[in-house]
Amino acid sequence: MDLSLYFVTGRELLPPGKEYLESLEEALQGGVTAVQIREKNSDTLEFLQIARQSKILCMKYNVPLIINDRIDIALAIQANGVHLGQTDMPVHVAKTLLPTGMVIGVSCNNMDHVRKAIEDGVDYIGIGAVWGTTTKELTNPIIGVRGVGSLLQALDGTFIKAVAIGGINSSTVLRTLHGSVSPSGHRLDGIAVVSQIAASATPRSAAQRLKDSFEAWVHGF
Ligand code: TZP
Ligand code: MG
Repeated sequence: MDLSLYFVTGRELLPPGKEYLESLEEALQGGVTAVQIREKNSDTLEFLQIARQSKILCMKYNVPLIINDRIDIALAIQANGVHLGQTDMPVHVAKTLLPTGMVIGVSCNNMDHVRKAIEDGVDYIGIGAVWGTTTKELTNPIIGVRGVGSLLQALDGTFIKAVAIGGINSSTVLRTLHGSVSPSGHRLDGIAVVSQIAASATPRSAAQRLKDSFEAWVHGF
């Protein structure tokens, strides 16, 4: 799964006059490679409807769709995966509920989280918050790019992918990518972004700019 530009939705951040599905489609056109539906304030029915509609769009652009927190909704819409926080359903339980092939990602803020994720055999981890953010009330410390690097190093020898999240925007993206390379040379597989895309009046160009930065970094510029 290509996690290089991982868009995590934030419907509450939409600028005035922008519809959610319009914004999501523009983000997909801008080159988002994976989408996570994150609905913190919706009831089950609303979450399900949003997830269904989002899936249709993601399929149109051949982009995988991940559901935050809700295994039941992921199953109901046959999503490509789930993203679990440290206080959500434990991975070993999730694995008994999900069909094989469904991706499991976990949020990690420290080395204990990463060790557990490796033990549990997750597919990817989201490391953060790397920078400060106003999108989520942080209960864990901000870890900075060097912090991300040391967690990345713990993934050496595994096939677990990693993205960084938290405060990544057009001015922090390159510092995030360059600064987080571990002493052993382990690199991020991608960046996860909420507000830079979700709050934009022009999500297509917001996504495109982030994608260009990622590509430039991958190709060594
Ligand atoms: N987890 C850690 S930081 C964060 C989440 C969901 C929010 C990131 O949002 P933004 O707007 O990209 O800083
Ligand atoms: Mg959660």
